[in-house]
Amino acid sequence: MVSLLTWIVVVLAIVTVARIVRILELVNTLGGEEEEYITNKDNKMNGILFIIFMVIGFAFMIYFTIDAKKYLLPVPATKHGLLTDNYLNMNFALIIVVFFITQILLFYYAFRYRHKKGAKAFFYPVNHKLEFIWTIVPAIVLFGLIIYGLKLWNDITKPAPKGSMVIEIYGKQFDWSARYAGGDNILGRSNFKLITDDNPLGVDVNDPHSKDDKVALNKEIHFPVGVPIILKFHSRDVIHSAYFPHLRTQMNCVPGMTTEFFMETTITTDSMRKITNNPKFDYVLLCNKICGVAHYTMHLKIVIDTQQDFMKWYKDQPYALDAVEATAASQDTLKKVALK
Ligand SMILES: [Cu+2]
Repeated sequence: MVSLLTWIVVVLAIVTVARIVRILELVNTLGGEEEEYITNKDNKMNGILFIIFMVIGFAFMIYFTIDAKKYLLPVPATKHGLLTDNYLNMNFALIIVVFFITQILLFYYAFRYRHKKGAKAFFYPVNHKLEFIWTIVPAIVLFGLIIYGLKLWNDITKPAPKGSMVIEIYGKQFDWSARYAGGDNILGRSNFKLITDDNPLGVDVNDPHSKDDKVALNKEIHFPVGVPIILKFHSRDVIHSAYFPHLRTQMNCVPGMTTEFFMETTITTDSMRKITNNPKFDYVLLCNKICGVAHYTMHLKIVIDTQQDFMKWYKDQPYALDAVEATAASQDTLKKVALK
């Protein structure tokens, strides 16, 4: 409400000033002075104002750009993250250079070629050579950027090296779980029809590969540092998007299919705390797809450990089938009790 009132006052003030200026002009005309709206002096003033506007604009732009740095993510904690960040920075550098050149030319020309009495515009309808240059140069630059970007994307998404650690990231409304493929490094089959309270990931009990799978159900997920990891993404209900901002990794979790992404982490949580000078720093996994009313609650702490610390943590995690078998056993007991 206050801001609306402020705007109304500003608009009214502008209208008032415009009316006063008009009245002064009419008074001058009535007083016999020749009505001359725009003099050479006015044009020069406008030209100078253009330059001042440019300088102030640049100053604000530089100030806010530097000021906004505090909102940016820290250095990427994955190998591919470094590549994508470098590519992004390259694009920014190019855009900033072009921005300064074009804006300086724009404002300088507005100043330099302001109207002067008696000056005649130079008729210059076409210059093929010039048009050719300003078409071909950006085309080559963009072509180079796109080719390099495609090559980068191919490198990042190429098949993971053999023996990469397999981890399933499982999203549902509204939390995340992880399943580790265990000693055989193969995830047991899973099916949504097998989902129960005790088997929230629908792991197939009869698949021998399930036996050694371990789970982190709706609690922090750990990754070992410096180990190639294949993340396999699943969703139980709607499309979620698993987003690890600090790892520069994001992948949709789509019901009924497996999406995957290969990455290798490079910085442990402890090291990142030192780098960011923030003892409370934690990596996070967020949902980056509006997936329902509690979408905003889909965030989970991620810990990147040294390989020893990771093994220590991993040992304490439950097997995926522990809960399922415990329930099955208790149901057996119940049946036996009921039969007696
Ligand atoms: Cu979600």
